[in-house]
Amino acid sequence: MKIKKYKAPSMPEVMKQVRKDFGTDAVILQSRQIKSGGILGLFKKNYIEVVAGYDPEPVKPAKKAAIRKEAPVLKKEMVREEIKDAPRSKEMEQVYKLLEAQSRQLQFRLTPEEQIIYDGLIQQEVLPDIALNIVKEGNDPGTASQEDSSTLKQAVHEKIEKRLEGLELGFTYNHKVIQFVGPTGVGKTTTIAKIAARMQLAENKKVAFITLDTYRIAAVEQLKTYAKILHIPVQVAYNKQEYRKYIEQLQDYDVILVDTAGRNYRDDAYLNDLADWINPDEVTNYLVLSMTAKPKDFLDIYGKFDAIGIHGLILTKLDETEQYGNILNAVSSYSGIRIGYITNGQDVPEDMVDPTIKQLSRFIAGDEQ
Ligand SMILES: Nc1nc2c(ncn2[C@@H]2O[C@H](COP(=O)(O)OP(=O)(O)O)[C@@H](O)[C@H]2O)c(=O)[nH]1
Ligand SMILES: [Mg+2]
Repeated sequence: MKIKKYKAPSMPEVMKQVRKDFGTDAVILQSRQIKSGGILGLFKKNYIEVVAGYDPEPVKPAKKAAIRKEAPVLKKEMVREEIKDAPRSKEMEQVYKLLEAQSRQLQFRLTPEEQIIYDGLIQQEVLPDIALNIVKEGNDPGTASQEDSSTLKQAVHEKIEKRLEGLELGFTYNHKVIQFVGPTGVGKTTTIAKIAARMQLAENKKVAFITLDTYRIAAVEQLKTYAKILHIPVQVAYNKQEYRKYIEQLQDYDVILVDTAGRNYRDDAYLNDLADWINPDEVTNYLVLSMTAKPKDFLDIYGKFDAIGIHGLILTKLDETEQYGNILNAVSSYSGIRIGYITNGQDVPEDMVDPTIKQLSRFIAGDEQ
């Protein structure tokens, strides 16, 4: 084999030289980007260095290798896709599910019915350990027949509802000042407007706004726009002193809804600031979390914010996902969780609902009736 080193400012230029010397049978043995020239380490120029080889009598590749290259590589996911796409009758669907379940039940010693529930929970992005726990607690799901899956459905609901028993529901608060905290873009400002409208219209409350989200001009303007439409006073606090001052000034109002900056929740300084600006005895904190968050992030965020004392959760963007496992993951991982509201759209004020256990169970079980 003949070997030669080339250097040029770009790959196409190197390849041009290589082809000129060795033709199209050349083999690239090594290529790297290097810096050369320059003055005192500045203005260096990037170069591509290529070591190319050419074998005038190459060993012919074995036929087998050629065949392997042509044959499609079958991946697990592709098989699953194939099966998923193939048209199947309802009965076949049931049989298929039972068969698939049977093939895996040995792993956890689950009955086929339990396996179906387990798989459903996993599809909902319930974390595996939690799903297994839920399946194993409560009554045995019994034996599901191919024609009638109602007992299985009932068992699913029973198990989910049992797990949700520990959940507190409803937008309660113990203080005049209610802070809405959470990551950027989850819907804090939009939800505050929805809640304010509801408090004014349905509960006849006197509502005021304070925003601590002064990082972006647009964020302040967004809250001001809602404030204008709803005829609600709004104050912008740039520091702790101003925040305290505005809280004092707004004492005549029934509630002061406080919008906060959605900074990186992993930044401890941010959480320390939040904790430092107001005494925990003076404030009810609602953590706003998007249902579209990945299960692990969802739990991590809750864990981080819990340090400042979270009274309840507002779950947003229910309309943007079909996986509701985050609810079960949260209830299973932290005790005393409250869900204040669930929001399901961008429209203010209508896209917000009061959660109920039955409704949450229906969401999670993917059963809309
Ligand atoms: N689909 C959907 N979008 C929402 C929901 N709540 C808020 N949004 C949208 O999410 C985006 C960010 O909302 P915003 O209130 O500014 O989030 P913030 O950064 O947490 O204050 C906006 O486009 C909202 O209209 C919801 O429940 N569903
Ligand atoms: Mg905002």
